[in-house]
Amino acid sequence: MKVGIVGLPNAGKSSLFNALTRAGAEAANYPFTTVEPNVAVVPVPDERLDAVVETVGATPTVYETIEFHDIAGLVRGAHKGEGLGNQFLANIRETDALVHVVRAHGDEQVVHPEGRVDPLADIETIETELLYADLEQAERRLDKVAKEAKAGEREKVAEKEWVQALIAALREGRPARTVPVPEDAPDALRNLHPLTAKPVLYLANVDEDAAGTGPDGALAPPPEVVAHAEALGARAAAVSARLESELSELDDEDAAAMRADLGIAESGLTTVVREAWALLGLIAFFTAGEGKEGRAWAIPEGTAARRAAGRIHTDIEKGFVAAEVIGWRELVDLGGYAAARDQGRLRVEGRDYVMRDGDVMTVRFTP
Ligand SMILES: Nc1nc2c(ncn2[C@@H]2O[C@H](COP(=O)(O)OP(=O)(O)O)[C@@H](O)[C@H]2O)c(=O)[nH]1
Ligand SMILES: [Mg+2]
Repeated sequence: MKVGIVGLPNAGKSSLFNALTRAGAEAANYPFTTVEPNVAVVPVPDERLDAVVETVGATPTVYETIEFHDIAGLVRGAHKGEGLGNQFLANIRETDALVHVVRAHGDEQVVHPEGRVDPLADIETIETELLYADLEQAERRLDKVAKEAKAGEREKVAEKEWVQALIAALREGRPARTVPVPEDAPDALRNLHPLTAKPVLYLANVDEDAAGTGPDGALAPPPEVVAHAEALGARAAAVSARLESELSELDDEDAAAMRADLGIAESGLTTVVREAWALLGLIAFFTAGEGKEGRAWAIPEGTAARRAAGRIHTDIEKGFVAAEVIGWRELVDLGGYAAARDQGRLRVEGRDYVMRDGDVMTVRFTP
């Protein structure tokens, strides 16, 4: 799962990214922290997994992770080759979702590329670039798919019509996510990877002393950013990127004390990771055994048991026989597998069982 961090220069992307990188590097039992200089691999804390691990005596605990990519070079006119021009595109296309960092702090020491602080105008600048980039890509795709559709193959015709509708939408400033993919051409989206089809979280980078403006001492995004997100069915949150970057250099205790001083309840990084997870539309299932690792696995909602087993290992998917499944809460309440089995609560499910969020699964398979 890859999340791209985008935004104008000086919005606070790298400050946030650096904080995320340090958080990832500090997480225990984590085998691959630094993949590339602009990629931070960050564990997703999960209290349900913690409880399961404790109940069954599993060790170590391995959380699911999200890869954050710091994507630089997106400036006004990028689609015409300004900044890094179209280079940034390849980076964004590979991501599953976007965190759009928007400057909303008033620190005059930090230069704004356009000489004023206006979060909504900045959002529009970036989104215009993404729209143009998609438009260019879609026009190229149309040339190709129009030729392919000449033979009258149903899928190609449907894809061509979709690309035409997409182009019309983009020209009107509407993002690709508003143009439904036709049933007859299920691969249409994957063939194009439009940037404006990706789910987005607007992350307002606010002054750290804006604490308490949101619920429970959280930082709140400016109302116009919230309204923009709501209009698009997107999410919005707030963080102080500089504060997070500074806090990530302290040990946990000092960081918590400083947060308490500022009246900020939750770590901004926790907010970002949780929101990113929600953005990806994923659920988690767990595997855990006494003396073995306890682990969370992310799957799309609606995934069947055999498919889910494939996340653990392709051999386990191939040799899948059945799965023993129980909800995490029930397992914890019963005190472990033995009691669950005795009381007939450990269900045996077949390959087509649709996984639920928080299921604990043990797969029986033939190697
Ligand atoms: N006052 C203040 N300055 C910030 C904040 N976040 C970032 N900055 C500063 O803004 C400048 C640009 O930040 P950076 O993360 O490099 O932005 P990027 O270009 O989007 O990667 C740096 O000098 C940061 O220290 C913030 O929340 N408050
Ligand atoms: Mg940067």
